[in-house]
Order: sequence, then structure tokens, then C-alpha cells
Amino acid sequence: MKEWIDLRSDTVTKPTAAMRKVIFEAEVGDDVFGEDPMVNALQEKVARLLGKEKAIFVPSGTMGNQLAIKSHTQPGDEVILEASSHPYNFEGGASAALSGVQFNCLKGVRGVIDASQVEEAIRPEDHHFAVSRLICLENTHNRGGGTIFPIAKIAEISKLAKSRGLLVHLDGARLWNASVASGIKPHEYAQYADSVSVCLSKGLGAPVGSLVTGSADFIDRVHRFRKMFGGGMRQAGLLAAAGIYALDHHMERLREDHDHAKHLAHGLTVLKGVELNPDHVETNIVIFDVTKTGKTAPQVAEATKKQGVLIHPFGKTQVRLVTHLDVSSEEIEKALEVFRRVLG
Ligand code: TLP
Repeated sequence: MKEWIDLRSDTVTKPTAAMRKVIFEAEVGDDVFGEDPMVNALQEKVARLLGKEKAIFVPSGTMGNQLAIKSHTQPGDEVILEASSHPYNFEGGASAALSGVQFNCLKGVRGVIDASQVEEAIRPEDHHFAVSRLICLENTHNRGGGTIFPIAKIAEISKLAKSRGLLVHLDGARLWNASVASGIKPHEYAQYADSVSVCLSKGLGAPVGSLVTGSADFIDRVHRFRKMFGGGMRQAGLLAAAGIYALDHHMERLREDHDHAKHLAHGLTVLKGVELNPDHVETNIVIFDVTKTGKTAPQVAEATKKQGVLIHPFGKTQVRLVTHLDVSSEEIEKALEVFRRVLG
């Protein structure tokens, strides 16, 4: 019996018995020398899945994004991205500290921006201005509520970027969720970006690890900076083996998480004071506003915790729930009962 029903994030999953077995049995080598067979296999597999020349294994999604930003830009450059995006909000100011870039933040609709907004944000070639160099998109969009970035919009932004000499990085920490939910293959999304980062440690349930993908030249630069940032790992095959297992066995089941999130959303939306549109729940994230319940988000989180359900307050008024492979249908029902008691 688990102590908690943990809906704070899909990062909390623990390796299954079958995954632990492949970790135990993994053949390893020194990956800084490029000699770890599991890491090499994982990199080839993910490059293939995303239709890119190369992929490189990195410790976290944050490092993946930061390596991409570092490898695409020069200090003083400007990066265009949506205002609630992960690199701007949740990466500790790393892009300013490590790459010396500034952000131009655009207001999106649940994380989605369009080409006309980007076009307006691109700086003219005038020495008063920063050089607009990179556009970062996020699919699915975390703070937007697990929103799938429509592929037509990505294509338009990509076309604009090409025509104006800008690069595109796609933060695909949850690209797998977008792909399973939309039926659009990861490589179809990835074709519109110069680089894509993906995570194994979220919905796929691996303990650690992300990859950055792109052209061979680009990945060579990422490799240099990975060393510089301290992200070169040695017998990382233990982690890569878990990643390969996760890609092979935990992809299709993401649908269950999406169904659970929808079910939670429908159950929550009828509770008095809960502001949530279940149609906006497209993948495994549910974000709702509790202002009208008379409670703050941290108070709601405290109250559900006392009844065994962990949730993540996003600021004062919003709550985030994330479904994942360590939460069963039964536990979703139990969590809903707790929400009914706390908010009903
Ligand atoms: N996001 C975490 C928190 O940092 C908010 C979470 O619990 O969702 N890109 C996106 C879109 C992400 O959601 C995350 C993790 C990352 C990058 C960073 O990945 P890690 O945690 O591996 O550095």
C-alpha cells in the first residue's frame, strides 16, 4: 500500500521491477570516452525516432534546454519564447547565467504562440537592438496545462524562422505525450526544429535522463558544452538501459494517463468554485483555479495532503495535477473523493 497518491508531477515515478532488471543487467562503459554501449544505443534510437542526425544523452531536461540555448547562441543574443515557458520560469535563470542571452517573452494562449507574434518580436537589423537568434517552443506545454502545440503553428513559425535566419529549439520534455495524444509522430514535430530535447524521466517513467537531438555539427557543440557544464557521465548505461526500456514499454500506455487526466478534469469541474475547462485537458496535466473556492492553492494542497493526495500549487490561485504510471485508475477515483471532500 502506497503512502501517497502523488499527483505533483510525472517526474515522481519509480522504476518498475522489469525496468530495474534491465538496469541491473546493463552492459556499461565510460560514456565520456563514447564507450558505453547502452548510451550509444539509446542515442541512436532517439535520433532515429526524431529523424535527426544525432542525439546526446544528458542528465536532465533543464540541461538539455540549456545546452541547446548555449550551442545555438552568442552572449547578447535574444531568444524568443512564450512567457510561461520552462526555460524562462523554471530553470533558475540559467540562460542568463550560462549563455548570457536575454529573453523576449510573448504572451501565449495556454502556452501556444503564433507566427505573427513571433514576426513582430524579431528585431530589425539595427545596432541598437539585440540579435534575434533563437525561438524556443514547448510541446506539450507544461504551464499551459499539457497543451499540444498544433503542428500547423509549429510549421508556420519554423518557416518564418528559416526565412529570417533564426533557429528553432523545441523543448519536447513531454513530446511523447503530444505524439500519443495527437497521432502525430515525434519526427513529424521534430522536422520543424533545429534541435529537440526530450525527457525519459517524466511520463515514460525512467529514473533519470534526457536527450538533445539535432544535426551532427550541432550535437558536436552540445557535446563540448555538456563537458563544460559538468554533464559528462561515466557508466551512464545503467540509466540509458532504463531509458530504452521506457521507450519500448511505456510509450503507448501514456494514453491511460491522458484518460485519467480527462477523468479528473470532468470530476473536478463540477465542484463549486473550481475553474477548469475539461476540453483544455489534452494530455496528462490538469491545471485549475481555486480562487472562487475561498481557499488558496497552498491551502488546498495542504488539505489534500492530510488525506493522502499530493498536488502541486502553481502560485497562489492555481493547482496542477499530473497523471503518470504510478497512479492507477482506482487511485484516481480515490483522489477525486478527496477533492470532493476538500473542495465540495
Ligand atoms: N518540469 C518540472 C518542473 O520543473 C516544473 C515538472 O514537474 O513538470 N521542460 C519542461 C516542459 C518541463 O516540464 C521540465 C520539468 C523540464 C523541461 C526540465 O526537466 P528536468 O526536471 O529533467 O530538468
